[in-house]
Amino acid sequence: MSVRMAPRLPLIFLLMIHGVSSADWGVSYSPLHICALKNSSVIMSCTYTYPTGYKIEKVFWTKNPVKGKESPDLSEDPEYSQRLQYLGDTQQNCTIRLSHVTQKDQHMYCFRFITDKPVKKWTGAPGVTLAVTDLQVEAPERVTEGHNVSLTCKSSCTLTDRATFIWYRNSQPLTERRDRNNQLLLQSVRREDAGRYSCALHGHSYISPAAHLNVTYPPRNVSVSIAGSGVIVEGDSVTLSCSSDSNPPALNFSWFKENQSSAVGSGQSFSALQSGRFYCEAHNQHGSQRSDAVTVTVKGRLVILYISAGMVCGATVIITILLIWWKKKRNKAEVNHSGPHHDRPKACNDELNEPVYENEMAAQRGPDVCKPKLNSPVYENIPQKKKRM
Ligand SMILES: *[C@@H]1O[C@H](CO)[C@@H](O)[C@H](O)[C@H]1NC(C)=O
Ligand SMILES: *[C@@H]1O[C@H](CO)[C@@H](O)[C@H](O)[C@H]1NC(C)=O
Ligand SMILES: *[C@@H]1O[C@H](CO)[C@@H](O)[C@H](O)[C@H]1NC(C)=O
Ligand SMILES: *[C@@H]1O[C@H](CO)[C@@H](O)[C@H](O)[C@H]1NC(C)=O
Ligand SMILES: *[C@@H]1O[C@H](CO)[C@@H](O)[C@H](O)[C@H]1NC(C)=O
Ligand SMILES: *[C@@H]1O[C@H](CO)[C@@H](O)[C@H](O)[C@H]1NC(C)=O
Ligand SMILES: CC(=O)N[C@H]1CO[C@H](CO)[C@@H](O)[C@@H]1O
Repeated sequence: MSVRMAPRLPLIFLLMIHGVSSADWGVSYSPLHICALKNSSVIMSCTYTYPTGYKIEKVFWTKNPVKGKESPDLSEDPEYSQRLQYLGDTQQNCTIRLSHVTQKDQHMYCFRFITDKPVKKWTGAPGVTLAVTDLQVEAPERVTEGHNVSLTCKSSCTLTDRATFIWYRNSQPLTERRDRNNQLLLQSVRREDAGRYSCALHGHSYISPAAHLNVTYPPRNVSVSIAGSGVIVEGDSVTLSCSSDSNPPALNFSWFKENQSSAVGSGQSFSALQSGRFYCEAHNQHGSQRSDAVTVTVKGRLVILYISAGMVCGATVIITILLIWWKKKRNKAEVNHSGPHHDRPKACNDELNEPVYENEMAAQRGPDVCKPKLNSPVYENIPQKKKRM
């Protein structure tokens, strides 16, 4: 190895000597390629040399120089004049700063200098190639709760300025430091992780457009609402509706009667016709969840009819009893006041054991027994009664 290397050393030495000696006119840039973030400031570092004895007349920067064509001074270009700042000097430093760069600034920039005595023009070409990038968040459109997801802050070129990335969710900076280079790793995603994500570079004003992260999850806290009390009359129905929280929204609902394996219905609402405990199950592509059961009670119409009929009968009986009691009372009063009546129908009385009391009963039981005989004597009796009263 050493034997083979040895003869090369003088050659390298000679080349270096040659380089120095021919570098009397020259411009060097570092770096040659710059990838800058939109709206940032770019520093193009530059040094230049020229043989001793020359006096610098003018130094300036130009873009995309064309051989044989006069290169314009960028500081006189209205597109640049406000944004360009010469940081160098008139000896060897030709550094400049270009601020608020945009994609329109993507060109090759070269330093040019003019000497007098004798007049010489020199352009340092090739110059600095400037690329300007924005940032884009690359994220899956949706992620299922509990999964891991990684978001990437993308630039179109590798940024020269290796600043750290910062992330925002719904415009709020994320305090959790879960970033790795230009990636944000979200482990075991929660529903709260859904939102608009954007990224930026620390110390830079530019913020990327936001990307929406959609977190999907199976139905939750599923519940059934019931129209009214849940007590209905046979033949009627009651509507039950199922509601759930899920993403994407549940569109598939199944209805079950408790302790019955097969579904009794489908759809977001269900008409219950029978007594029982009903629950719903909401589905989306990520899973399903069942609700608590609600009770539906059906009261038969016949039962209600019986109750109504019973009430009518009861009322009839009571009224009848009251009537009898009232009549009895009235007759009793009559007997007490008028004493025994000899004019009273003998035929009827004779047939009965106890004349007056039983007379009423007889009248109740079978008016046909006494009626024909009552005709004249009773009517005669009434005026008497009235006179007395
Ligand atoms: C050139 O000037 C800039 C700004 O003053 C300075 O930052 C840089 O170090 C200088 N470069 C050299 C090679 O002196
Ligand atoms: C998420 O990432 C963690 C850590 O890398 C790992 O332990 C876990 O298994 C991952 N979960 C899934 C669902 O991939
Ligand atoms: C560009 O940067 C300046 C500060 O350097 C800032 O005030 C301005 O809002 C930025 N513009 C955009 C579009 O980001
Ligand atoms: C999330 O994605 C689902 C489709 O998978 C869509 O139905 C739902 O509307 C989206 N949610 C949001 C908040 O964008
Ligand atoms: C609703 O979900 C059940 C159970 O997962 C499934 O069998 C049925 O096919 C689904 N119906 C529709 C219309 O998606
Ligand atoms: C359903 O079954 C459970 C036990 O398996 C029992 O406790 C409950 O009372 C039953 N419900 C109905 C409405 O039959
Ligand atoms: C069991 C459970 O978490 N139920 C919830 C379902 O959702 C409603 C409304 O959001 C809540 O009030 C319940 O507590």
